[in-house]
Amino acid sequence: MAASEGPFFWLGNETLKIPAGLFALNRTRLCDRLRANSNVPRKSIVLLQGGEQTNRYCTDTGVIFRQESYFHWTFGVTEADCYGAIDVDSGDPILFIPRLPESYAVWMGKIHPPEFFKKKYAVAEVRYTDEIATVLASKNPSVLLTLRGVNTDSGSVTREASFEGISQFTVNNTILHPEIAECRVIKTDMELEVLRYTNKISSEAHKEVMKAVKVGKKEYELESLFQHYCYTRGGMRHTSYTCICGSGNNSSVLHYGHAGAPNEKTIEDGDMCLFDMGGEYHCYGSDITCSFPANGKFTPDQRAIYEAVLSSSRAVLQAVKPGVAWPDMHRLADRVHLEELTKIGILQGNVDDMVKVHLGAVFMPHGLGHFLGIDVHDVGGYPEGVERIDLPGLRSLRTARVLEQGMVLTVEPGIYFIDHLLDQALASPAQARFLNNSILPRFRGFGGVRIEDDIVVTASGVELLTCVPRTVEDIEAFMAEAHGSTKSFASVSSQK
Ligand SMILES: [Mn+2]
Repeated sequence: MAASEGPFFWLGNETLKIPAGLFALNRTRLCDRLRANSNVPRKSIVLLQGGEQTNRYCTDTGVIFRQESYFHWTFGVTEADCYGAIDVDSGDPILFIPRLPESYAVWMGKIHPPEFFKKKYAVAEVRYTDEIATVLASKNPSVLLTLRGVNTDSGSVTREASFEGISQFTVNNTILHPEIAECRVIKTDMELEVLRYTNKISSEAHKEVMKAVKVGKKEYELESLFQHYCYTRGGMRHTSYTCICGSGNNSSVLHYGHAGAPNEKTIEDGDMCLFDMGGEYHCYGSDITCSFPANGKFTPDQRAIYEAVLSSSRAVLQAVKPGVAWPDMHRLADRVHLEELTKIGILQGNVDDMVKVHLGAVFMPHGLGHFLGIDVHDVGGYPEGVERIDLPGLRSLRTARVLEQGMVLTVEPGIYFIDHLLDQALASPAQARFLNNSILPRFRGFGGVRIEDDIVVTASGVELLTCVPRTVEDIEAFMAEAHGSTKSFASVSSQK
């Protein structure tokens, strides 16, 4: 059956139709890999446990469910409390759904029979979760392959499938994780279609935000607008991560927007805004950052820092292709930053010497970018044999891999003026000698600039997924047009 003929996930209107065939292909790719692995015996069965519906602390208030990422990649199932199995030899899937109590029909709606889910997900066999032991026993598997492994970004361990009666089976929990993570690293054409969509909607949402920004607004008003646009136009109930809407000095707080600093500042005239937000559709994410002046006009200093970051971003986009090592792209961005900061006058001296003392990490303490997919920091960054580079800046990279066609990454260079890091550098004789103390103090409190685009590594280079105004001229023109005036928005609002 062609992917386009089967059922699909769709939220109507202009939202994207995602064929169930996307997940069938993922399963096929996984089984192909497993059959090629000499440690996987014949008659193996993969068993995954889906995400569980949870409540807010001790209350009976349900938390909006979001499927567990590995389970989603494999089955594309939106319901909670399911399991899924795949016969590795044949590739045949079995979906296990919870047997719901009669009260469900009163409070939650119609209880659908297995037949319903067979059609919804194009899976030939659907059984109840209380039947897992008997159904699997009837298949007489040599081994159950369950998922246990460390997420190299969070350090957390996956939740391994378990069910009553599992002790009667031979279980291997180490083979599956590296194999399925590796499948997730390379995106299929159908997955790329989804990521193009999430990027298109999220890019449009960022543009809506740029149109709406005004001195005097709260940061959270723009967070709200982004979410509203993504959901109402794109069917995106979730964002891929907590929105970061920093203005002024908050734009140098890398993970601003958290509970202790929930995008609550009033945007002021002269602020730079750094808005890092991405919508998620059917669990596929996006991760985009736009930096621009709140009043629509760059000051000379804002333009200088912005263009320094833009040149590192474009240098990386030019250089990316299969065979390139990602840490080298980080080093490239660092070098461009150091050259540009020297032109601006914030730094002085020889750039090669600055590189030797890791001066780039003072201004860009995070990694250049990361894999993107069902998780915003997608899996597979450090498989066995790829070591984290324990040096400033580079140690924050979420992957140190050599790039391959079909990988999807963010390219997100930034320059930030973080007092803590500047003070540390000034206290280090090796670094302090490059800092120009007649100019640097002017940039204290500047905040930061990040330019973050999502890309696909193609056969010969990159496909840019993100589409927002990027040059100083384009941003100023876009914001001026949106606000119906070429004057700065501060003067527009003060005229009222
Ligand atoms: Mn990112």
